[in-house]
Amino acid sequence: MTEISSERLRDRFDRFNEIGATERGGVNRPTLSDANKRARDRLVEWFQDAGLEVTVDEVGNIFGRRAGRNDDLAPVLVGSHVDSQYNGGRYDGVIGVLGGLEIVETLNDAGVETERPIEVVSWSNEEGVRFQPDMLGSGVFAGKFDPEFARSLEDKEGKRFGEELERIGYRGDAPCEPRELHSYFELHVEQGPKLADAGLSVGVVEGVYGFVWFDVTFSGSADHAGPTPMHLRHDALVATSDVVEAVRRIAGTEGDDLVGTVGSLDVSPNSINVIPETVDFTVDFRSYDDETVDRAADRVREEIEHAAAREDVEASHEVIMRIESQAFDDGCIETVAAAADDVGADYTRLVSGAGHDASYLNGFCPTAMVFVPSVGGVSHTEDEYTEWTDVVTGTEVLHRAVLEKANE
Ligand code: HGY
Ligand code: MN
Ligand code: MN
Ligand code: MN
Repeated sequence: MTEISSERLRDRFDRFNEIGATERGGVNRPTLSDANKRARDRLVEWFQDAGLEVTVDEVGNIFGRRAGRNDDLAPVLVGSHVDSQYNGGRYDGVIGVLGGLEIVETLNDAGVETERPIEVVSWSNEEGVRFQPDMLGSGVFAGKFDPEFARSLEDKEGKRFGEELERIGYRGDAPCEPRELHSYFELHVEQGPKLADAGLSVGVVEGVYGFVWFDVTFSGSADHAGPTPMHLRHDALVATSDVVEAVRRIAGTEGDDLVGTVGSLDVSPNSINVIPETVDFTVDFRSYDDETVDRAADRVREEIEHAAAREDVEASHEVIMRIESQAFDDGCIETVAAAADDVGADYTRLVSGAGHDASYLNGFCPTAMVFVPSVGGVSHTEDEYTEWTDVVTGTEVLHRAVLEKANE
């Protein structure tokens, strides 16, 4: 069997990550930004060079289709995302999309025809940093969100997803809706320490944590930091700090795999000598057990109300994202494990704490993922790093799994 080309993949990886490159070795390509547009343009060009039939749908998902011998059969879909965190890592999402492209190029070089079509996909707005919820493009595709809902989303500057999509030229004509797929595979960095700590090169991913995202706002009273006596204050940031502490406490007591994060926080008027009037912040809880996630959500709602009462400020909170934990398809998992055995990779089975587009695909077609190690378990930062030999091994595992299913 012709194996994937490390050199070609490395060349594409380096050239792709020139786009939005940061001085500290990361990338800054938030969804629908100019850098994201340039990344999309390069991807479409490479898809076309590889002879793929390119389709962009109404929320900006990009598909590249390679015909099968029996082209009416449901395709095998392989991919991930190319939007990044603000100052994020070079591997997150990118190795999954370029890995899918590399599979196509390898099959083209070898003149291999598959029974089924193969489609490579780059999903819109997986990260959800600018527009929440995350995994938006795959969520609309899976029928979880309405395309109009997606287009109506606003970022912190009040820019709308639909307008930004048009501005960068990626509001495609094709409808974004569920269609028959044979299976879906995604190669991704683990973004945690398990594989690196165990010295393994591949993870056979059996499922993904469920998670809930809250958007919370405390509204108190701005006032002068000097003459205002402490007992007369209604300080939105004091209420917020109670909840930040509570998130850490809840994560430590509700189930051993529960994690909780307050990642985004905006204070207004954010002035050194003004008592904070409003604070807008987010809460993220995750666990492989959905009841644990729901218990954590109930507890943090109580904590928000208690904090508001103590400080006598107004509280508003809404769930902006709730996705259930996902157990992937046994057949696809065993196909990945068999491919890892074929390649002679040292691997283990694990579940993902990070969310992935595969979570939504799993809702309507047999799905599985391949992980490669994150050095130091680090991700969502410019220091994200994976040994190139591991990227190549993971891509070859993906190649064999996809080929297996494309001839099923
Ligand atoms: O939130 C996540 O886990 C993913 O990076 N969107
Ligand atoms: Mn990702
Ligand atoms: Mn990510
Ligand atoms: Mn808000």
